[in-house]
Amino acid sequence: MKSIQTPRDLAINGASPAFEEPLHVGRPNIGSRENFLELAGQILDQHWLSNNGPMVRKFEQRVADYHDVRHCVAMCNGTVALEIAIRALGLEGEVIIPSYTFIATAHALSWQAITPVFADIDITTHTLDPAAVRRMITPRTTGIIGVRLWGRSIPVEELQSIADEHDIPLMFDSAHAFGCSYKGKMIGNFGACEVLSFHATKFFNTFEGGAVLTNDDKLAETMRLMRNFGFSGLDNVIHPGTNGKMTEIAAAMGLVNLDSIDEMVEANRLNYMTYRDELDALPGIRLLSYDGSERNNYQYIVIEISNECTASRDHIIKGLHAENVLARRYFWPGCHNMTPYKELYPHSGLVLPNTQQVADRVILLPTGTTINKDIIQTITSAIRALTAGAQ
Ligand code: T4K
Repeated sequence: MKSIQTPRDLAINGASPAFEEPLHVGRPNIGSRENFLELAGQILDQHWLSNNGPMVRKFEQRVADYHDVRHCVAMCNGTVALEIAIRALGLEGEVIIPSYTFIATAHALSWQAITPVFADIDITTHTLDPAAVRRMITPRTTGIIGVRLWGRSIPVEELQSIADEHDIPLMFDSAHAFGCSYKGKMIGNFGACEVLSFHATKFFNTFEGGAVLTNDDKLAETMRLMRNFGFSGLDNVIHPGTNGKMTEIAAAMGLVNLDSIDEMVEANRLNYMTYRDELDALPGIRLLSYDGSERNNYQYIVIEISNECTASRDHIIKGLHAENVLARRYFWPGCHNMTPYKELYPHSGLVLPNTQQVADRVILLPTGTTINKDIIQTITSAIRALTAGAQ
């Protein structure tokens, strides 16, 4: 790794890149290879590869126990888990979500001919602003989906009372929040249900995968049937279902990764602390903090570049990419500016000022078990040099 002291040392100014191989924001964390191969062998021996097999059932129990919740319904990915939860709750018409989220939150609705209605976020937490949600309610609103962006807190009580006032369900897209708590209680225990993603780039992965956590027995049962085409018994279909089943090999990966979950969180926490120390004194750069009184997974290193910074957000991104640091602008430009939704609401930006501002300011930096202190010090020295130099 080269040493970056001044703007002259930057790849964007002609020097060689700091890293030979690209550094990703979310390289998969992988637990014991030996244990995984052992479980893979068991799956082959048992000749049971999918459809509620023994690995999936064990995995569901462990994830439910981990979150202290009654049910974990495992699925093939987080998007299908969202779709099934939305369908099982009977949502239709319009559903309120933030625009500042991964596009899957909106797609899971529009894929089922439900209109996503975008409400603005709180500028500091990056999650739904209850006052904005209130403003977007119409007679066609049938539900609210809060997104626990970056695994951070969301105003659960205020959102729940809006939902209760209008007699509509509240659910959460908790794709980022595996292993996090809110006011001391594990996520999965709030609203009607909460949806997880176990995609390869999430700090806890099952290759691809997702799940819905809920304490509602009936809802859990409906979702279990829906993920298997709606079959109840061999020849009897009682719901419009889909194929949302998790495979045994995905569940095996999940079981192995669960064994290493504490080390994965600790690696993320140490990375977060190093970033915090290194970026502390840089004007115009704010590292989003984690609330130390809650359980966190520390999986996202999110910085916001304000106008006080001498370099623009996109200049920093360009400079980091030149160093082979593939920092990301998640979730720019906001769902409302993506083609399918832009056409639906050409003027929605007018009611989403905080979304626009945050989406224009955020950068995500690499973390996870493949990132260490030396790497972070090189990344942050590049950011320091980039902000000391050009626009
Ligand atoms: N709700 C929210 C709030 C979400 O953030 C997501 C997913 C969902 C719902 C839906 O859950 P899933 O249906 O995905 O389970 C990603 C992921 O595709 C997506 O899962 C995730 N959120 C979103 C935040 O990010 P990209 O474009 O960053 O991922 P991808 O696959 O291009 O990978 C990023 C980089 O990581 C690559 O450039 C290379 C590296 N990588 C990737 C993979 C897949 C690896 O090193 N190894 C790998 O195996 O979208």
